[in-house]
Amino acid sequence: MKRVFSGVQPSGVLHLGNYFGAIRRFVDFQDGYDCYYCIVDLHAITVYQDPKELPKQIQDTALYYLAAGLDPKKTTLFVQSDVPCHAELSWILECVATFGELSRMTQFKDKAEGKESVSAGLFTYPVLMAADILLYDTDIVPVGEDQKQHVELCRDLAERFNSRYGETFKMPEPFIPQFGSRIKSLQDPNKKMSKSDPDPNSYISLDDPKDEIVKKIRRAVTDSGREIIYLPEEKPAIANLMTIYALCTGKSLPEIEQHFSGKGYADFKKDLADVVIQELMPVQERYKDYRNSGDLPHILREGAVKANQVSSGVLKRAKERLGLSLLIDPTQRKF
Ligand code: AQP
Repeated sequence: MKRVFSGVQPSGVLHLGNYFGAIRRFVDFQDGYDCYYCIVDLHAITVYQDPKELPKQIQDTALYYLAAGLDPKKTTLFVQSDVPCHAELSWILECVATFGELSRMTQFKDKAEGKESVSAGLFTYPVLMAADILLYDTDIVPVGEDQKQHVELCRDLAERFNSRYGETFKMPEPFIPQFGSRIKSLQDPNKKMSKSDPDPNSYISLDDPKDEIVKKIRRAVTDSGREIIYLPEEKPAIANLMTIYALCTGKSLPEIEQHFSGKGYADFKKDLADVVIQELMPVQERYKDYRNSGDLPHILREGAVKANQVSSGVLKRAKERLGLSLLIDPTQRKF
C-alpha cells in the first residue's frame, strides 16, 4: 500500500481553506492508502502560541480531522511532539539544507514581512516539514498550493542526503487538488484564507455558527459588475466565492454560472451561505459527538505508538548512514 503523510498546524480554529485544501482530501485517501496524519504542534510554536490555549487547539484540530470524516481505524492520527524523531531528523536535515535555499521560501518571506523579529524556527520550518514527511517513507503528500515549494524542498533534501550518504529516503510526491488548493481571503482575494489573519471576516472557521457564516459571506468583497461568471483574473473575488460554492455542492462552474444567470451578487451570496451551512453543520455535529465521546486521548496515544515505531526505523537508517551512534542507552557506548 502506498503511504500518505500530511499535517495541519494547531495554530487556531481551522477554516474553509484548511478543510477543502487539506483535511477533506485526507479523507479521500483513507481507503486504499496507509495514511499518517499529524497535528504539527512543533510547527505552530514557530510563532507565539499561548501555552494555556495550545492544548485546546491541539485537541480541536484532532477533533476536526475526525469530524471531517477521518476514521481512526483506517488512519494513524497523532501529535507531532509525541514523536521525538521529528525534531531529531529535522536537525540532521538542517545540516544538509543551505541558508540560501531556506531564504528563498516564499512562506517565510510572507510571514516575516514587516516583523521586527522572527524566530529561527520560522526560518527552518520547511526542514522540520521535510523531516515529518521523510520519516514515514511517504509516497504522497496532500497539501494546499501554499505548501508546494516546501514539498519541493523536501525532495531536494532527500535527494542530496541520498547522494551524499547513500540511499536512505523515499522520494515523496505532492498531491495538490486541482480545485480548492488555494481558497482566498473573503476580504482580499489576492491573499489566501489564513487562520492567523487578524480580520475574522476574512475566513470562515469550521466552528462558525450559522448567523456568523451568513454575515461573513454578506460582507465578502465582490468585483465590479453583477454577473456570476468565473473569470479568476478579472473577477477574483467572485471566482473565489464560486470555487467555495462548487466545493460545497459538487456542481461544475458552468452549472453554477447557468444557475445564477440573470441573478445578482445578493442572490448568489444568500445561496452560498446556505450551501456552506449545509456543508459545515454536520461537521460541527460530529465534532461535538467526538468531543463528548472522550475517545480522543486513546486515538492519539495509539497513533503516537505506531508513528514512533515507523519513524524510529527511518531515523535509525539515517543515523547509520551518517556514522552516528544508534545506542538507545548512552552508558553502553564502547569506544
Ligand atoms: N487558503 C487555503 N486554501 C487551501 N488550502 C489551504 N491550506 C492552508 N490554507 C489554505 C492548507 O491547509 C493545510 C494545513 O495548513 P497549516 O495549518 O499547516 O498551515 P498554513 O498553510 O500556514 O495555514 P494557515 O491557515 O495560513 O495557518 P497560519 O495562519 O497559522 O499560518 C496545508 O496543506 C495547507 O496547504
